[in-house]
Amino acid sequence: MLHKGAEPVAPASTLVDRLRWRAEHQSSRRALSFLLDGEHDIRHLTYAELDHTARVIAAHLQRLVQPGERVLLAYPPGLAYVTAFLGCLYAGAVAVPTYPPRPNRSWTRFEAIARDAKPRFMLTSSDLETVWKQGDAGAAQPLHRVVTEALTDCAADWLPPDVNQASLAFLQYTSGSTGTPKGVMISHGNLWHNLGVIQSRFEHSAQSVGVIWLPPYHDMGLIGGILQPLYAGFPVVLMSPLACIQRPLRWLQAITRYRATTSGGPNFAYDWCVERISEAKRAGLDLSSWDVAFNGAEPISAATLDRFANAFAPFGFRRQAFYPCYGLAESTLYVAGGGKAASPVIEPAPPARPRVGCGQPAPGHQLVIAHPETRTPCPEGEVGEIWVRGPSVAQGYWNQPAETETTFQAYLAESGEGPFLRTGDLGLVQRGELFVTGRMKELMIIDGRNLYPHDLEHTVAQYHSGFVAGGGVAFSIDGPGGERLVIVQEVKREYLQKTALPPLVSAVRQAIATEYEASVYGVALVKPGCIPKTSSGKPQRLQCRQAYLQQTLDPVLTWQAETRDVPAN
Ligand code: 1ZZ
Repeated sequence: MLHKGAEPVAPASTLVDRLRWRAEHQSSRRALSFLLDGEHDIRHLTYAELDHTARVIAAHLQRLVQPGERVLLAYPPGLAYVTAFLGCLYAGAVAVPTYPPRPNRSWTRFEAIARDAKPRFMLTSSDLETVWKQGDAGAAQPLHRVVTEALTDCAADWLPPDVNQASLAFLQYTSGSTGTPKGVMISHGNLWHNLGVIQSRFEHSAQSVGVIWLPPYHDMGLIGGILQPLYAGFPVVLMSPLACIQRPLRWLQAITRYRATTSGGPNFAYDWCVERISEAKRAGLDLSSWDVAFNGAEPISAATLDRFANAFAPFGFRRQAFYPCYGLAESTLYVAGGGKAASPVIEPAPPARPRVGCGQPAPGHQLVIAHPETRTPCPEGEVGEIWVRGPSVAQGYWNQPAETETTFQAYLAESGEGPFLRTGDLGLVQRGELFVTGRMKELMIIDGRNLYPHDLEHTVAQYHSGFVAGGGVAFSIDGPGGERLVIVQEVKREYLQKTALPPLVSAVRQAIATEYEASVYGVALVKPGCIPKTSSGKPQRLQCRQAYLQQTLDPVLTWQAETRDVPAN
């Protein structure tokens, strides 16, 4: 699996073995760095330090939990989070990363994950003390908190865990809505295979350098941004997503300063750089070291690639560095992408926008475009559901046998070939190149966040007493810069006066910004009873979306963002 030029490392078959090997043979090499302020204040960890802290945490855990038991992780982005994650793996426990609850924000998702994974212990940091004081983290079930900075050094007590490729490494909670999250079960083997695939496709070597601002709790930030550098043995400089969102210039400055070769994010991040880094501020950037600018996790826009390449070519950015790729947590992370040196493949698709190719399936994996109803393979060039099979496909959803069977055990109708993972994404393959064209599942991806319509509808309805409960619909449309969010909401009769309506538009936008850190592109307020519903009273999102686009909704007030809004934090 290793490509030419990769350093020779001892054969190992889990990340724990690999890190132990590095701690022994490359002890003083820099493993991870974290930019505390996103700019200059930096902390580093060598492989020896990383391994030592992981053993301290693991030795403590080994006294507390059984092998294979789930352990919740609640940390702000930073090195302590990474050592806690690795501590779980070193202990033979199953790590459960979460977005930590934040002061004065809803705990729904955190609590739902805790309820679903049923951990007895949570590893956390003293940084979150005020949060734990506010809420009752143990409300769902008894959950003991272990603050990892405070642990005494008992690294010598650590016992190598009895894990192999079949053992679970962690649960990735991404799919499913806030109220009913689904934990994708990632085994050590899944992780190992996917990390190998990424290394070979990105041609990572000890000479590579990463700069990563992606959320470390999500597959792309965790596996791509943190575990891939550790696996392949190259340094990475991390910063918090907030540091980048507040000032995208920090991202490109870090690439310049650390001579990064690998960096990237969802499509929207490239747009942000063009929109929010003025020409004056671009002076001094040098992006010439950047040779894998990966773009994945949401639909990729050819216009974004053009804009970014044009804006930053004078600062050393090379268009062929763009690396469009496709993946999902259910297949660990990476499913398809091109060769490192290949330029992005862009095909016209009138009247739709040009399509950007996501390369070829990962080595050792099979990709089929299947007709979602007949379950037969689609002919070349025809759109169908993307099905995947191979060693990166996860073990299923934690504790959800029915959902696991539907999603992870699909078989082709005539040949009986399988089991395949049904991705819920639509796409086509043309001359071996995968194009992702749409989605069957309800998921929306706004500002890089995976959002489910009914969560947003619920949040908005609760946010203001002027909204009709159950009378709102969230959907996405193809807007400037890609997928944009629209909310149509019924307003109670007593609020239907001119002066009462504008604050309601603000309430919708604020509800979404506060709870999801995503921006709203369009709001339409309508009278009670205007939202089309099914006979059982469920809002019909598709119909509502169509009425919105055809302007047949008859709203009492509409609002549309002039440009791309920056989500409030
Ligand atoms: P998640 C060193 N989607 O988003 C760094 N890609 O997982 C290596 N839609 O489960 C980085 N076009 O949250 C390698 N191209 O959401 C990164 O997102 C490889 O609807 C990309 O089902 C990994 C992305 C992982 C991720 C998955 C859903 C998918 C799909 C959508 C992802 C897409 C894309 C269109 C793309």
